[in-house]
Amino acid sequence: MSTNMQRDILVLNLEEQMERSAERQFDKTFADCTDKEAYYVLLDVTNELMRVAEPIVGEKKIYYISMEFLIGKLLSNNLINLRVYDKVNQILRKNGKKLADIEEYEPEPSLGNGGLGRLAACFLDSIATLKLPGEGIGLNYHYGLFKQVFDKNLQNAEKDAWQENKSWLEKTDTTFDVNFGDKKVVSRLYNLYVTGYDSGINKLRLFDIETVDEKLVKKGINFDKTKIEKNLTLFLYPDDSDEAGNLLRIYQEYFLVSNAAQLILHEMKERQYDLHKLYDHAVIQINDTHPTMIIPELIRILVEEKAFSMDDAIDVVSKTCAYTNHTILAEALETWPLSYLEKVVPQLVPYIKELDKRIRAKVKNSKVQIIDKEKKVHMAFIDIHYGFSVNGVAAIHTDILKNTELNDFYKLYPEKFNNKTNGITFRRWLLSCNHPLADLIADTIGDGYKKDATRLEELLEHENDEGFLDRLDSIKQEKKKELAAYLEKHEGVKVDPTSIYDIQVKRLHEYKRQQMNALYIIHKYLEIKSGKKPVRPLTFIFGAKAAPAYVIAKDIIHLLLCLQEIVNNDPDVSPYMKVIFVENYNVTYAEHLIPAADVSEQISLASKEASGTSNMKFMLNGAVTLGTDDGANVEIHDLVGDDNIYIFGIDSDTVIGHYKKADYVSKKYYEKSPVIKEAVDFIVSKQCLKVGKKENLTRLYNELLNKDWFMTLIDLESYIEAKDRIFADYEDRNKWKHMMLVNIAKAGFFSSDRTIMEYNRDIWKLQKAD
Ligand code: 26Q
Repeated sequence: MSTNMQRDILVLNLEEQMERSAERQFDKTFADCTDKEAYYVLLDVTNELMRVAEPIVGEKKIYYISMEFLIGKLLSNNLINLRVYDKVNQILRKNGKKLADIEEYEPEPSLGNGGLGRLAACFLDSIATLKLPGEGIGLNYHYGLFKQVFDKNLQNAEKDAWQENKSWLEKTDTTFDVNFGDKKVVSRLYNLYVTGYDSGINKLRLFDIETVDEKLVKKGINFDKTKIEKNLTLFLYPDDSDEAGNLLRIYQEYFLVSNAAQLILHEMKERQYDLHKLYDHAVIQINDTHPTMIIPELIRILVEEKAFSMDDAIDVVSKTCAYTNHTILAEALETWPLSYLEKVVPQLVPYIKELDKRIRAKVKNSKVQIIDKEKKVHMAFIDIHYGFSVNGVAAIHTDILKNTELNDFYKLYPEKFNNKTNGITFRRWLLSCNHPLADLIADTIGDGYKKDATRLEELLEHENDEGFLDRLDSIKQEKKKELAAYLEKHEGVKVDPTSIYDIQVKRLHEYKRQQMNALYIIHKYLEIKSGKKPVRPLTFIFGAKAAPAYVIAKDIIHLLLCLQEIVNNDPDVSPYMKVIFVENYNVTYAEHLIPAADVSEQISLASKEASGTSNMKFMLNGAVTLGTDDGANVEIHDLVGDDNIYIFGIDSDTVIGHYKKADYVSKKYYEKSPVIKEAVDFIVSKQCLKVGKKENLTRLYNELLNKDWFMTLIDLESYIEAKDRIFADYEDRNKWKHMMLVNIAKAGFFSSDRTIMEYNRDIWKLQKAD
């Protein structure tokens, strides 16, 4: 029987399948199942549907290798993509159940940090949706990224035990030997089905080891970092502040690429492909420098096990590998001491030296050498010299790479550089998280936009349709009420759904400038205290995790939590404003927050945010951006025009100029402006010290005053001006509804389907299946 027929039969008999599964697992009827049991029933039948779905196959395949895949909960997403969402809801209703309640029992896989990991997940969705043969290759971290818990206004890190026996992961029989310099481990492959929207099935391959010892984790996220065979896949990014943490990171990276190389070569052998033509059958996209060792590893295997000459091996691998850069922050680019690599992966060292030697023979410029004078290995340089494509993730980012950061390389290989502006999957970030909005759009312009997002522009024909604009507005209102209920349940705070929801959610980093938002909140607080009340209450919402070793980032969280306590408990102020820092921000939380946002905070120091992707999710859900001309904000600005976005602050050329001349002095701005001075001084005021810790607050105060590497103070006044203006404009309801409409209508460009189409057109060159 064809897989399509099997699927159709399963769908026809879905209800029966569910009853059978309930009986088998719990010895109950489906109606008698608890919501938790109902989750396992749906998991079971959905997994079965995916097992019989058509796998996407072709002559050439994309392998997207990444240390992170921030996939989020999968139930709703899979039901939507498999086109059984409505049917399942019908059955649930009949049995007195709601999907939203059932979903609460699905644990969120904790396999990523932020933008880079979430991007990888959006890409898998679009690759499958476009029927391109492809898979993700990553690691199965038992405790993932840490779980964030607040105590005494401080962030604590705990293990996130997200894995359960019954899950989307399928254990396979595939195992590989992975050899390190001083030890050997055996890996095991787990598969997870990736559904495309109304298309076929690809896979995410996650590797693990069986000797992991969860008992190694003592208090919080502390564990013995030297016991590699017991700790290798315990956590994503263990604390990298010490040598043992850095070494563990290299063990993890090599574990990933060794497995990836073995898996890929195994598939080539199964399909009897000629390895001299590897690039005709495989393209490897290297997601930031973390999987860079795939290049020397593949070369090593081809030379040592497949009888390739060094020249041939380097040639074939270079034509197979492509690199994506996600940052221009010098401190985030990986450079590993050669001595670390000699300890962890001595087998790669001769190859890395050979790659370095060949560049030295060819190019005199010492700034492009792989191994520098201090014997540090620049991982990005391996990718650029020995890959065929280098891409940035937004237009401005790619320009900065070409003209500044990687200019020496651009001069060597102009043809390798290209831009691929990031995108997001509309299945998750609209269809799944905002049903009423998706339905309104479908009622207005039809279903076509679900497969061709640029058709959202057809909404512009309704810009004068009051009925439509009112419906848009009331959906936002409904989502704001839902979020208020969710926040009350999860954070124990009450927010006013008629207030303006101003939201900043992203990893905590100084360049993203959550501290600037904090200074605005202080400013507003003092204004209200002095009697100047806002026309409408304001709700400031934050979500962010700080790397456990990043001291100032944790201090910024501390300040915001202190402000939350001060503001929300001050009876003079709390009727007019609230501050909420949600605990343990993750994909699930984002799906509740983003549809309810009025104002999207995208306030990084210009030139520093490679792209940003929450900016796209907010816009798609009708929020208006308050931001700097940075990352993809620049492209949002171009698309919606000056009238539908609030841009402030110095531009990227000015920022780069300050860095070059090293002439930025933050104290100058503090001394010149009473408004800035008052806000900064509040950090170490008696009132703040009463709820906070002196050490943390003083450190942050000094940082802002004496260093302020990301130029918060230079932009603070223009930020305050723009933010006051956006809040005032909210009161012009017609203007605001129109801005919502334009933002939604222009969001189509940011569909990851467009991004993936471009990757395929310019880099991967795969045939679409069918
Ligand atoms: C490196 C070495 C050792 C330990 C950790 C790391 C490390 C880990 C994660 C370095 C960087 C990351 C993550 C980077 C990231 O998420 N970048 C974001 O990528 C998004 C997708 O392209 C962009 O939208 C964001 O602008 C960018 O910040």
